[in-house]
Amino acid sequence: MRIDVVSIFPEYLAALDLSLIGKARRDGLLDVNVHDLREYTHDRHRTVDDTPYGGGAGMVMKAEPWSEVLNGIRGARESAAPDERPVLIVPSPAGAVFNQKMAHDLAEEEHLVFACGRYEGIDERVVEWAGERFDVRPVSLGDYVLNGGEVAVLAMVEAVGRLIPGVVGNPESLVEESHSDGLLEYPVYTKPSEWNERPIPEVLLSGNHARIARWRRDEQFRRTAQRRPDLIAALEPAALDKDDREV
Ligand code: 6GU
Repeated sequence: MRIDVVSIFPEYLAALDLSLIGKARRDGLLDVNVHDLREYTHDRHRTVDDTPYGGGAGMVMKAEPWSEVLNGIRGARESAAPDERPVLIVPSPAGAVFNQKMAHDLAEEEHLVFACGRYEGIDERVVEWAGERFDVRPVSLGDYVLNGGEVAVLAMVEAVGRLIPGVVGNPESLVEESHSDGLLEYPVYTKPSEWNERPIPEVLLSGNHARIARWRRDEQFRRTAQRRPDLIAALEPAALDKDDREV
């Protein structure tokens, strides 16, 4: 997968050299390219923002540097058929909320481009114009406000990147994790079996795999009902087995 990230703080994206995502890059599974938006300005002050029409607080990112950088990104052609266009993700608290399903969908794409806005956002005409060259998707991490898209991009690239075949060493670890089945993950324990006078749940020492699986599934329901009742309400009846019960 190819990933391009445009930002006025390219140093933020240095974290993509680390850990699993860094290794995936070195292994050739991920081709990540970070672009400094200021290199696409032509004035002495390398201006990327200006005051908003209509007034109001803050600054708005100017259209010109954005169109220059986006025009130079491979595959961004007006002639491209809609399903051959790169996906342009615009991180914004005004976007659709990112989730594991979206991460899976994006992991199927060949080319993702992230446009990190700062200040009050990017001139809306850029987003309209980009719609003729990219499959544009405004995406939010949740209902709170960050100063810019960079931290959101780190989260999204990690969530998407780990779903690309070969990035996570043991693909089984992707099956039993929070949100893979619409529920939160069950609690986990490791040695010693008793720590600070706290034993682990005895079922985990029983060697009875069916009992352990049932206990884990029940714990998933209990935890999800307590912490995320919205996820219980959204469960597909078909996803439940006959022993699943309301907790
Ligand atoms: Cl994706 N961007 C910004 N700037 N703020 C956010 C966000 C994204 N998601 C939640 N808050």
